[in-house]
Amino acid sequence: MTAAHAVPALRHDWTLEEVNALFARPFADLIYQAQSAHRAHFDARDVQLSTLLSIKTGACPEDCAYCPQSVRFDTGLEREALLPVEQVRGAAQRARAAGATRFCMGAAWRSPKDKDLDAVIKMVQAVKDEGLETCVTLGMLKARQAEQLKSAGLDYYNHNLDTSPEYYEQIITTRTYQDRLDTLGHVRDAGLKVCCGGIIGMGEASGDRAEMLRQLANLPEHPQSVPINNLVQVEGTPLAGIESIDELDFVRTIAVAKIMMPASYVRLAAGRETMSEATQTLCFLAGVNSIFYGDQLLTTTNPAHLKDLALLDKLGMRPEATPKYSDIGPGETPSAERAPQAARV
Ligand code: SAM
Ligand code: DTB
Ligand code: SF4
Repeated sequence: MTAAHAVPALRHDWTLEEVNALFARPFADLIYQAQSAHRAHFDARDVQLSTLLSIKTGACPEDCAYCPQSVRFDTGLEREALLPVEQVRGAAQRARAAGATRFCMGAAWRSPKDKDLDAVIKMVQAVKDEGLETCVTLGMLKARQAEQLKSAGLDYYNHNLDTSPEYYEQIITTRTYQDRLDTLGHVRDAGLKVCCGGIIGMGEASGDRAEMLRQLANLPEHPQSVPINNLVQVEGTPLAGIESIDELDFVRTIAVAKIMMPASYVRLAAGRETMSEATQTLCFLAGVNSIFYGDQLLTTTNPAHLKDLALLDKLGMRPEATPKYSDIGPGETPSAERAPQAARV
């Protein structure tokens, strides 16, 4: 490879001015830069498919203003106890049969109790047995808990920064930004892969989006997965009725994330159901290479999975067959060619 084609080193020293300058670039230049950065690290046809399952729903003591699962807001959500492991295994089998390669389990906890963690570990092992990468999101973790999850074979831990440190206090008062950074440190130190991103469309300023991305990219390692959620507005939460973000500003955020963290999966996460196929396509051009795949997110709905497969097909894209960063051998890798089932994922 000549010097002219050398892949630039990953950076962890972004200034806010530099990030704001990226946001201010002409749209076509920004997309071109993001797609070029993406192609230096990934096959641009591939899209990683992650299926979500809520393993413990509702009655969460935290006050995250976006979240339908907080006990403090009346969203009409029925609370559910921790699911039995065999129910989780069944959902993982359906996800795999439909072509997902990663299975993400979410619990509405501030932090897991030790007996909860034992139950989650059994779920992780069951999902791994089905040949899927595993991800869990359980709230704040202690160092020892992160190590236990790593020993159990967990691949990814999801814990989002959600927004900039400055805007954070408008959104959550029951735990601090530093609490989040501490959990991310424990997860990283345990050798787990990190899934960490945020939410756009919560009334934040463009500078808050830039600062959130700066925080993510300046972590000691780039999170291997960066989910960018477009706020799903749920009646009863404090953020219901807020003005939605301009879709092109959302695409810009994706492009800047990819330029700053080019070797990471950037996931177009929650909020696709109200997004046109044209905007989703712009997100792919801006370097998105992961989506939540399955008819359900945690407590809200997602586009039908067959509709997603049809969109990928229309764009000449395809479900990623071999996950990057994975320790699943090629022989065990779920096949993208497996016929997707019509059943609900
Ligand atoms: N309770 C754990 C925690 O908060 O760390 C794990 C589950 S929580 C639902 C995981 C993430 O989902 C949140 O950090 C937030 O980024 C995202 N999320 C929750 N509600 C959302 C909504 N209405 N729209 C978009 N993203 C949302
Ligand atoms: C993430 O960044 N988004 C997911 C996942 N990580 C756990 C959650 C989205 C939740 C959307 C609202 C709901 O369905 O409850
Ligand atoms: Fe609880 Fe997580 Fe929802 Fe916050 S985002 S209220 S911690 S489930």
